[in-house]
Amino acid sequence: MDQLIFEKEIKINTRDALIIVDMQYDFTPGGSLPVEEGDLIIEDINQTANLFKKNKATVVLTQDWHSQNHLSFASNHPGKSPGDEFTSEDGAIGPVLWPDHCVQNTKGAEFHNDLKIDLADKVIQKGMNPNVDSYSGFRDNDKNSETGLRDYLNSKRIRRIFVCGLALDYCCYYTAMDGFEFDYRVYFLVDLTRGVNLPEGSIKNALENMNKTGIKFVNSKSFK
Ligand code: VGL
Ligand code: ZN
Repeated sequence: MDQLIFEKEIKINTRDALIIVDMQYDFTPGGSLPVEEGDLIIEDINQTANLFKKNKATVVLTQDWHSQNHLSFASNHPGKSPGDEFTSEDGAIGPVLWPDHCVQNTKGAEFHNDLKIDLADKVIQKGMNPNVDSYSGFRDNDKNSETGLRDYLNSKRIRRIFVCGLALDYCCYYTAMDGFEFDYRVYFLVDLTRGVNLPEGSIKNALENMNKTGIKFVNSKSFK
């Protein structure tokens, strides 16, 4: 992999937004789709959100919000198990099937209790269409419908987005890539994210693709 280049000394301004992706119980240890060490990033995410608010920047939370019949769940495909490879014809589901997770109005779909949700200006829910997954905070995987995140960011004249949360190789990655396609300057907060690495190699692929695309990497300690 080409070496990741980290930006140093970033000064937060009013046209910046911190996008905190899917910091929900089901993605943290003890949840149904746990990301290893997913809980260890919460404190530093809170501190970073605090810094953004102090600098009059924007903080957005995304929330994975599925119905029980969502087709990304292995349980809705007879004979399939979580982790099995599966891609629907239109690419709307896949490349693997997941355990049931983030079912609307269940404990697992709630934001982790340690996350300071009061610092958020906006919550964007995604994944409500049972036939199409939505890894990106901006739009569904089939690219046919948006979540409202772009409209919201544009209404606040946001130019740079800083992506953190869970999971590095799925929702954070897709959010960052869509953000780039939608003409934001995208920064990936590497120390404030963790990945599932399913299938094997997906963390490396995600980092490599972002690097090639022009997404910048940043450490939360680099904010001035
Ligand atoms: C996610 C898999 C399925 C994520 C959401 O938040 O990264 N991953 N749904
Ligand atoms: Zn999901």
